[in-house]
Amino acid sequence: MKRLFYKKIHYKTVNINTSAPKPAEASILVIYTGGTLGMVFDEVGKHLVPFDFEQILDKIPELSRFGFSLTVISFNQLIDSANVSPAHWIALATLIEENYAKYNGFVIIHGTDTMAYSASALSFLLENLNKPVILTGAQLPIGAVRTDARENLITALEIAAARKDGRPLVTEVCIYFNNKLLRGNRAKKVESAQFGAFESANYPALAECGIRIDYNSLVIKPYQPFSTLKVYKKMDTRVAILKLFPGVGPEIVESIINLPNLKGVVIETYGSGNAPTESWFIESLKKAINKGIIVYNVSQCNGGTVMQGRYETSKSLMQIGVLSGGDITTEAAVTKLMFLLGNDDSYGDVKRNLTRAIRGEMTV
Ligand code: ASN
Repeated sequence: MKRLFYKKIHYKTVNINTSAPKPAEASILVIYTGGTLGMVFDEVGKHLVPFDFEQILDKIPELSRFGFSLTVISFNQLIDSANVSPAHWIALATLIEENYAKYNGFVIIHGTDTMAYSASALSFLLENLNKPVILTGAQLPIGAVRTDARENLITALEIAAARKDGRPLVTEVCIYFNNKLLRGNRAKKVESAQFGAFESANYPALAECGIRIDYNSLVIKPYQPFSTLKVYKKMDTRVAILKLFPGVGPEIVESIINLPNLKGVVIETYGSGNAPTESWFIESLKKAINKGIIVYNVSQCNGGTVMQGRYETSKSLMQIGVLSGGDITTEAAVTKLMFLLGNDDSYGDVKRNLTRAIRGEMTV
């Protein structure tokens, strides 16, 4: 298995003319990675192709009425988010680091398919974040008449610019979609046809948007005046996800845990963290744990939490040293594992950090 991989990402910068006074009320950096939001029909009107961000004002003329300044960094190679890799997460984190002091907030335009993975990964890579990083996208392309792109992008920009007494209202990596602002590492894509693509079953929305944007400040990470952003640039991809299903056999479990150099596996269990009690299954996991492979228990349910030991069917997992992921999502679990394996100094630290919240990703 490959450990870390880097890929050079090439960008270009586009300045958007808004009616912002000089100096502007707020300055926002938009990072355009691709996804459905930025698609338009080609000349023949048949195929969806990514559009050039320089034409954004033709598509959303309302942007020019904003009172803040907008700069766009566009990936040269725009991608469907199915092609997102850890190299893109590191590139995004680095772009935020390089531009952190210059902008009040950041909006990342990203495909919806893997947006929850990217938001989770960024939440881990950006420690002590004190400014908004808002990922958004759309179910229908900006070129479609009934598109949700316009509303999603405009509100994401407003949220990225929102401040009170000179301080940002949001200090986290979030997903804004269909009138809801969600903590990024709590969100999941749950819908591919309706506009409400994301849900956060185990954590309340950070803001609800109707005619006003109502921020729920009680659940937003508080602003920390004396902290300094620390950006990490490593993700260890020697991980796997093992999803249980009735009938899963030793050949599947063994083929995963015997992958050469495997460091950690997220096991997607049933309900509150339950798994078969058959001895071959428990013995396989025990063998993996004894070899130093981390086994992290996450539920297949969207809502609720893993409670190892509540049922007979999870007692042995606890006894052999499977770690409980509590109410973490699979997206946050797998990116957290990559992050901790890439950056923590010891196996003990990785294990300790997996069972506590490091960026508000789980309830403990
Ligand atoms: N396949 C698209 C993507 O994730 C889906 C979308 O953005 N709605 O890039």
